[in-house]
Amino acid sequence: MVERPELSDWEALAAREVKGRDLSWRTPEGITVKPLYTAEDVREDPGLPGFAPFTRGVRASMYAGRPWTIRQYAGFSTAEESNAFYRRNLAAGQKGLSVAFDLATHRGYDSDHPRVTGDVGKAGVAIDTVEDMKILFDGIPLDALSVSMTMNGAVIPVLAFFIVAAEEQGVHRSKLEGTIQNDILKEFMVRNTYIYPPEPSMRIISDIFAYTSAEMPKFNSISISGYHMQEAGATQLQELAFTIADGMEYVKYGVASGLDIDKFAGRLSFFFAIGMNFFMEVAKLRAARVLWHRAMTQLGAKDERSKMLRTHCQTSGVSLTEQDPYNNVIRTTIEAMAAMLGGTQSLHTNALDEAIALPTDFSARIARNTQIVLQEETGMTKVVDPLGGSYYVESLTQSLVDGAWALIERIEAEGGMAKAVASGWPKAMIEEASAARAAKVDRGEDVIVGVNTYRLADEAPVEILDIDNHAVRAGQVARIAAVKAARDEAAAQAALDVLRQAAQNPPLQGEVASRSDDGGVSTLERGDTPPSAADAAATSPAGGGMGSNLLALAVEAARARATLGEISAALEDAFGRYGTQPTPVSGIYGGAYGEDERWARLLRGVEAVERRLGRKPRLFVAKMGQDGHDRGANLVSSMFGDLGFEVVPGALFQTPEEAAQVALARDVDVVGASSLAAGHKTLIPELIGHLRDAGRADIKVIAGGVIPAQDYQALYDAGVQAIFGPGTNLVKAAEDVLRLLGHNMPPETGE
Ligand code: MLC
Ligand code: 5AD
Repeated sequence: MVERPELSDWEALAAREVKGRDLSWRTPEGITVKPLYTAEDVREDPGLPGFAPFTRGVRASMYAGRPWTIRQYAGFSTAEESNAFYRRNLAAGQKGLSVAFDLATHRGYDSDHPRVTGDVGKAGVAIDTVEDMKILFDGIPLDALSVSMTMNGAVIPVLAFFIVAAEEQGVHRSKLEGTIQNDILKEFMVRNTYIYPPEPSMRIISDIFAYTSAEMPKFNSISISGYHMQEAGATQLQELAFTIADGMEYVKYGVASGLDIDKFAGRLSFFFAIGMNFFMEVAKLRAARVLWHRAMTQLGAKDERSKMLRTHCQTSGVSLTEQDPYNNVIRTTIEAMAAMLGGTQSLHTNALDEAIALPTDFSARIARNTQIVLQEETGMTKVVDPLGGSYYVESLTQSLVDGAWALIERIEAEGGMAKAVASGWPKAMIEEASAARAAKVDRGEDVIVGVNTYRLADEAPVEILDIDNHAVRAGQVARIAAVKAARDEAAAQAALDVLRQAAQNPPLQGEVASRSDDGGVSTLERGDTPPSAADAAATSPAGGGMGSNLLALAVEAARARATLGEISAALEDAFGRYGTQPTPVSGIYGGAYGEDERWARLLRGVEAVERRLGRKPRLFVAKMGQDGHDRGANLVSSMFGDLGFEVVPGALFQTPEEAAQVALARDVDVVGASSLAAGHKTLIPELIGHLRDAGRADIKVIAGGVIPAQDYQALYDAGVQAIFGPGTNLVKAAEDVLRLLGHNMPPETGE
């Protein structure tokens, strides 16, 4: 026996125990994790919480002083129903609000617009006018709790409605606490609820910085989000680097528009996903704080509060499964613990029915109580950064800082994140990571309990929330008509004209800054409320300053009862509407299978179909409605491409009629409709109707995505030939598609 064992003694002992097997683990981030960490692995002292660079937390007392905010993201159907849901949740222990808007609202369409028949009230609440916003917060004191609003595309009307609704509730905007997501770069990369092209979208953000820094000192002007990158398949390192780089880009735009960095940077906030790689997630939040401090120092911030990364977190949606959904409670608990041990300021815990539908009261209760139990039963909040000093966590934090900084330097050298996003490489990098991960899960190399191991023979369906979008839409259409009938039409149109003109004429550089320097901030610091420069300028737009600020002008339009669709259209007249064509990655999914026999059988199957047709089989991957979730669609496109199909990757946001036209024009064999935002029951039957009307009932329609088992029969009755829910093994799906194309695929598949 050794007296005082050395590291080499441990190595020898461990090697004997496992007979020389390599115990190191190469993570998707490319970090080699060893089976043991010691003091030798820790390069830097992490310092103390509350002090720069905030590795151990932004507050000295952290949760011992005040626990993180329990902030559950929610919204569905009408403003009335969502308001009632919020009130029930607040009564049951939720601390802050977080509004989920429906996709019509996100994309700047009123509920009566023909493009949004499948989307109204489905994935969030429908908001068309100030009147809806007032109902949403009825009986909820907006000066007493903070409200986050996840809005990026239609950010101008939504924030304007919020300001006016509060005002009419008796709460001046200077008292409003909360956050607006307002993060457009990640929309172009992964989330896809943009409306306008990148350049005017960045102007909108600078205008919001200018307005809120002058007028709303307690309001966080942006939530720079990595969450959706991880959901789209990014590794934690990619999520970290791209998010910090996005933040740097916004700061540069704000400064270029003439704002003083320390006047707005203190109200920038962040948002990360927390997945199942527990220690990596803890380290990611710690690394994010170090990176932001470094980046902001480099960008010239002087105030330490400008360099302090405050963040919201949400447990990972993509880590949850439709199969054996009670496992999701376990996963969410583990993820919530990682978020708290990483030092988040605010947290959403997902509901167990995540992979199938929006939360019910039952599933929302369990999700919320996950946080309450952590805060109130475990004693875990009593100690600040309890993992600080863990050799492993400190070492991982450093690895992530180093790896992310290298990626950030590459982005900066190429001219910043807006350029990188425009060139498309970050999105492609994320899609490659996504395809690699999918192949690992489908091959069983990455375990998902209840999906690729220990799968239940029989799944009992869980009760889910179903929303009648036709009824919600009818109600909204009536309310829009009532608001329009009651308003002063000339005043509404005049306010919209002023907004349109301001959008057409970009402000001269420095104009915004000279305003906020002399006006709003100092007024508010003295605790005064109006008259403010924003109001004065908005009513006399020629008066300079905030005169061309799009948010200030939209507040006027909102007061005049212009609708969300009208305000968005006024901006669209000046900016145009943006669209992109998907470009699936190739070779990653197929490459992971190599010589695998099951894959080889599929390739032979595709060749047989090709010989019979005299051309490659054609698959059109359709995305209908305002649902921009394209991870699944991109994955399917890239996998079928690897198999030798001719894939037509559909543009986002098509109507069923437009999708049918593409299917006909490209003479495809199969249409795969990908739906993750609950529009499937409306949109897919419509698509089939159009194909039938054109005499092409022979084109096979299959459906995939977030489709509850309860809806399967209705879709089959409408003519859908196969349905692939979350967790579908893509190889198995491809076998089914080949069978649909008449290939005699032997059933023996190992599944
Ligand atoms: C906090 N405070 C303390 C303290 N801890 N004071 C003394 N001692 C302590 N220990 C103070 C803070 O300084 C602050 O005041 C106040 O308490 C509130 O604390 P906070 O830590 O700032 O929390 P919060 O208000 O909840 O703000 C968190 C945030 C914010 C900064 C991250 O941006 C936020 O709430 N974001 C939520 C974003 C969100 O929900 N997004 C949903 C996305 S869903 P002061 O005065 O300093 O402010 C989505 C899905 C999809 O995107 O795709 O649709
Ligand atoms: N209500 C509650 N949670 C929602 N999410 C999205 N929309 C809603 C909603 N209306 C959550 C899901 C999803 C993530 C983006 O946000 O967890 O994965």
